[in-house]
Amino acid sequence: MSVVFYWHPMSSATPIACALAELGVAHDRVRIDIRNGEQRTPEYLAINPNGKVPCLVVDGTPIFEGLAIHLWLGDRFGVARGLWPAADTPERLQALSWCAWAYVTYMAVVGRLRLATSDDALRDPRHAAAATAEATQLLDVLEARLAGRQWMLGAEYSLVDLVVGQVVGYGTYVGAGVADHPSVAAWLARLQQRPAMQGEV
Ligand SMILES: N[C@@H](CCC(=O)N[C@@H](CS)C(=O)NCC(=O)O)C(=O)O
Repeated sequence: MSVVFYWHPMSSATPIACALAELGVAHDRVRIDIRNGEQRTPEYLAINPNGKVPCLVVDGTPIFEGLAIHLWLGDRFGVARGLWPAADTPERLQALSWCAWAYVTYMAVVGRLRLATSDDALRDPRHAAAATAEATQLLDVLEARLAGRQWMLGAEYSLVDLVVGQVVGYGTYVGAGVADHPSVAAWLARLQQRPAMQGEV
């Protein structure tokens, strides 16, 4: 199988780089310089019409959107490597739910917080306070999930930890801190120790 990874360092492509490393998926990399507009060339738009990274091309067919890529990687490589639950298990249902929770629900709040605390005209302390309150509520949900569990699915680390942890970790950079959520904070610290999380990606 041929896998080509279109990426830019320290971007939405970073969680995919970590997942590829964690799973040991052989692939080629093409760096798309999103600061110089390479994501909007006709050649790249033919691969990802959204003009964004990350994107994979698998045997000639593109797959874009980070969440979709993670779910495909889990299914295609993670099950065999013991890092993603098998189909038709209760854990698979939980894995899908928590990955969507992170990329859809939590990321939306983090995105609002980022805009409301930015330096431009969208800066708005009232929106920032509302987004912070929403993020806190969601972190309460995650805290309850992780209380008494080492990892998201139980005793064993899985790709779910990588996926949820990358989004929650990004949230901390835009102001959604986890200091008041001790189980989340301890889990994030454990996650940072994984070899795949090291290095500049
Ligand atoms: N929802 C998309 C977001 C991708 C995204 O926003 N990528 C940014 C980098 S962090 C990008 O390529 N930006 C280039 C641009 O918007 O021109 C995903 O998860 O794949």
